[in-house]
Amino acid sequence: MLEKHGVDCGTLQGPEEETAGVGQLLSSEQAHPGDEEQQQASLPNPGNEEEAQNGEPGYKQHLPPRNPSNTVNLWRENHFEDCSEIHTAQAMFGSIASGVFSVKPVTVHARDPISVYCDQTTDGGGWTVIQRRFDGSLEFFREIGAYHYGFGDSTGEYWLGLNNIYHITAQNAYELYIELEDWSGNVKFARYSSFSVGPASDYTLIVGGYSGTAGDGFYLSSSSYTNMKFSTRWYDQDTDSSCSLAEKFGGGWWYGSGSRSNLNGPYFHEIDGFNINGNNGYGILWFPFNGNPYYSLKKTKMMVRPADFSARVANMRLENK
Ligand SMILES: [Ca+2]
Repeated sequence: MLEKHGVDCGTLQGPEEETAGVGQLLSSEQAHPGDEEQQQASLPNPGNEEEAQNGEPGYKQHLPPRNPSNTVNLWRENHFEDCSEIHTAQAMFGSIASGVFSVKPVTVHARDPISVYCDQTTDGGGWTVIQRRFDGSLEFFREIGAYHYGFGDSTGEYWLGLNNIYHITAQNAYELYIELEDWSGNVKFARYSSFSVGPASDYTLIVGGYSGTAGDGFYLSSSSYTNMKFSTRWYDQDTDSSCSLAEKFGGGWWYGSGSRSNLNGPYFHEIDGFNINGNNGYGILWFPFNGNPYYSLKKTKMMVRPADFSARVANMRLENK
């Protein structure tokens, strides 16, 4: 059962209602910018924490995938930076397929490969999935250690981990593709031509160049959302000084001074109703999807790909002619 979070703070505001600018961003007491290794070392072990709290192991990105049968072992000795490089290798072998693979960003040690799901079909493929939800089987109301390292399983619902996303998106210029589905089967997408996540301990969201059908849930036009930091329960980096929006909205996300998107929020089945505790924005929210702040979506998928992927594929086709 999902816990209700009746935190009385803030409301879901339209961008036009916002007054806070970048200069008014509040710094978090928990934020200690500095050496990343020190930050990693100081973070709790999500495996231990989650096992203790939920009887469920956390996501250990340094271990082999839990379902080796889904992994192509053929290229185990090679190091692919992300799913776009796996796509290139698959194209050479003439068999392009989505599935779970091991990747190793250039700044990650060879002993710590990351297990990811590769989407090789959406818009030409090459996508490294960083977040996926479709049945509510995985709890997303977790603390910063879990969000740092990641949780879930790349064969099912998961969050890849802020640290992994940071290492992946630091390699090249990346784009972000968010695919969303409501309970009526409507599928929409939001695409951002530039996307990266900064290192611990802020995990700053850098995003730009929206296009798509789902609307811009990051509200690029609003300065209040520029350079948003990531917040979780007990790790408040939002810009609402009155309370923790992560606690209020029940997830870990780049909350600004409110929530226009909350893709890591609590999962509700349609039968639950979506306004379970009266907090608009409490659920899997992408506000511009349908303009209803009480509506919780059915499926989400967030994935990244090098911005030059399409050009790379085109060049490869030319070379092979
Ligand atoms: Ca706050």
